Amino acid sequence: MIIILHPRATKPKNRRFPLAALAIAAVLEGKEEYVIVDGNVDPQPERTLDRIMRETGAEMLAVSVMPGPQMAAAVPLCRDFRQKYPRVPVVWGGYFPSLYADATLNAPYVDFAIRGQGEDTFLELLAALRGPRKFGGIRGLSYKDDFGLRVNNAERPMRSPDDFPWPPYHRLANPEKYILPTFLGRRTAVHHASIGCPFRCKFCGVVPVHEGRQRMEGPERTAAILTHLQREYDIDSVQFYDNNFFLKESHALEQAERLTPLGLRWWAEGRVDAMLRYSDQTMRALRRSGATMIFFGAESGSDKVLAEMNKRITSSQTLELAARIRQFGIVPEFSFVFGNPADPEGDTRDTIQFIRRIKKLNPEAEIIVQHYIPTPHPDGMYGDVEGKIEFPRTPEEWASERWYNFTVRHDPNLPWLPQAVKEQIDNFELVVNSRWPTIQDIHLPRWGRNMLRSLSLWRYALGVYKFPFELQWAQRLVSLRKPRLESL
Ligand code: B12
Repeated sequence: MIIILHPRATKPKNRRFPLAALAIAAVLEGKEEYVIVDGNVDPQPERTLDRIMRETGAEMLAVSVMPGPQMAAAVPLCRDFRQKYPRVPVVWGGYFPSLYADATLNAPYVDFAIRGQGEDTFLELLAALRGPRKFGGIRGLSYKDDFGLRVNNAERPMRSPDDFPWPPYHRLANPEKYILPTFLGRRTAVHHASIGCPFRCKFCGVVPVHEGRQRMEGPERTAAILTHLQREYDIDSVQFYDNNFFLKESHALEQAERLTPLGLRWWAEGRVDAMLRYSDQTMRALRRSGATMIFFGAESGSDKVLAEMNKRITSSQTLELAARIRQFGIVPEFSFVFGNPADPEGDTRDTIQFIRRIKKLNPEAEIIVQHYIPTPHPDGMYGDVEGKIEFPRTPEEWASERWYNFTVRHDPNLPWLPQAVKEQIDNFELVVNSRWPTIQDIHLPRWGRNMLRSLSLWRYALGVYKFPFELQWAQRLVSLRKPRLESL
């Protein structure tokens, strides 16, 4: 018996299919005995682990770990498990061990870290554990050798999602729990139609994990999986979690044509430059197929900063797209990485001005404000911050308040970001998001929306972002009045 554990990563209202756990389950399905334990659904996963151990025993605990809340939840679960069942190997896979393999292995309760695409590495590790216990040749694996020293094996070549079986949704304890209302529909599911990303943006945590590689599943398979989800679980909408859903126009067009008969509304991530190249006909086909909102990393309003980031787009392309996409009835969601380490103040000022230009061109455009937090990068971290930041050396340290707040970007506490600039960024975010409350918040009542809009009107018009106490108060009031979702 293999236990696949997906520690709690989010609030119940944001719960989605645990795609990473399902990807590993897919290659075990029909061949191995396994069970999925998901902390996003199971309120007491430690008890469930004990019950499984009592009833069946298990030869391995395989844990999926993303940085942030999921990592913080994984630590006590695995520590406790190791104490009770010291002979059962514990394996971590996912973005956390892929980015921080050494820190992962510094935990006495983790034996193996699987980096990058995990399916084949996991199967090879399983075979090695059952047989000769030789781990040196398993690509994508990090482990401790007989002397307790950390070994990071070579990278594994990436395979297409088409090479692996479909996610076995029916093996989740209660698949129904993952299909929840969103702004897209009453019953929204998630899907990941590719792996990796071919770009090498210097602020992005995907690059060190997938090294600028990407593979996409064929449109036929995507449509077949979504048809299955519609038939079995009655979904009416889907969020694509791909880093890059749109690359080749021919692929996007075929995808759109295959999705159209399903009548789903959908959200996905794309690139500004790629979508600008698409013809009007393709854009219309995307809209017809249900494209409702598309997320774009606009990142900055300065071409110098964009070049430093290696983003490979220009600010004028973003403006052009913001205006053009409007005519097709698709809402763009632009995300910005604030706080260029060389000039955080100037960068913040310029990016705020740029966002105001976008809003003029397309008031419906949604704005995501992110604080730049670096991740280790093979090409060097954006902002030349090498030596200015030292990452934690253990999962416990990553789970501490200081580093947790860093990871979730609430309070990154960066040596190059003065507190006053951080506050300016947060204040601007509050004003712009009150002036145009996101359509994604379906629990925001109409009166709350109207109140936020009218309270922020003068501030946005005059560009006064300082001390927005009344907006903080209004946001708190509105969220107190939202329906309680913890019990969903
Ligand atoms: C879905 C998602 C979430 C969901 C999680 C939902 C859930 N079901 O649990 C939510 C919304 C909660 C989330 C939150 C965050 N996320 Co997130 N998220 C993603 C996203 C979009 C998809 C992940 C996914 O499901 N992939 C599909 C699966 C199949 O792929 P995979 O996870 O890579 O799994 C493969 C391998 O990693 C490996 N593997 C994974 N687990 C395991 C386990 C074992 C045992 C093995 C052997 C192998 C293995 O094998 C799998 C198959 O090949 C990724 C971006 C992306 N497109 O990957 C970001 C991403 C993982 N998130 C990231 C981050 C940072 C966060 C946050 C911590 C911060 C933030 N603001 O975004 C927040 C936390 C917010 C908070 N609560 O405060 C980063 C991580 C890298 C980094 N920069 O540090 C990513 C890469 C986004 C990015 N570009 O920066 N996230």
